[in-house]
Amino acid sequence: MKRLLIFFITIPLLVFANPKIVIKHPWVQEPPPGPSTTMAGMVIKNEGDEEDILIGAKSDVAKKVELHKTVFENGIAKMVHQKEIIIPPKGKVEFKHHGYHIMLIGLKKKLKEGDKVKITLIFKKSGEITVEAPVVKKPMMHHHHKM
Ligand SMILES: [Cu+2]
Repeated sequence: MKRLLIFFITIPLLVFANPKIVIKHPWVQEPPPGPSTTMAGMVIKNEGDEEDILIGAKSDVAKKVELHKTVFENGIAKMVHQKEIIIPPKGKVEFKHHGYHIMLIGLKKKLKEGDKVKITLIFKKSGEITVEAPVVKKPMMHHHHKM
């Protein structure tokens, strides 16, 4: 009886911690005429109990996709290339205009409101996750409600 009890108590320790990435509300900003660069946003949630790290992104519609963060230096907004962005366990990171965002550089075709763009996010532990983001004129912000 004693042995059986010990066996059952030991089981939970064998379950490994894992990140669980969920991506919500992806969007791509409709680019203005002219420049062949635009921005994408989304909310990346981690419902797991271990952190994951976003290490890159790609898309067929752009020559290059970069992770950026807008920072203010002497009152001037500057975009800084990010090599990795930590998605904390039981947490989320919002990608939006001011703050972290995804930059689609060198667009291969014109993007218009209503188009759908596939973006693949590359995570250190979870691997590649592809989302389909609608092209919008004005992205919806999700600051004020819980998901
Ligand atoms: Cu940027």
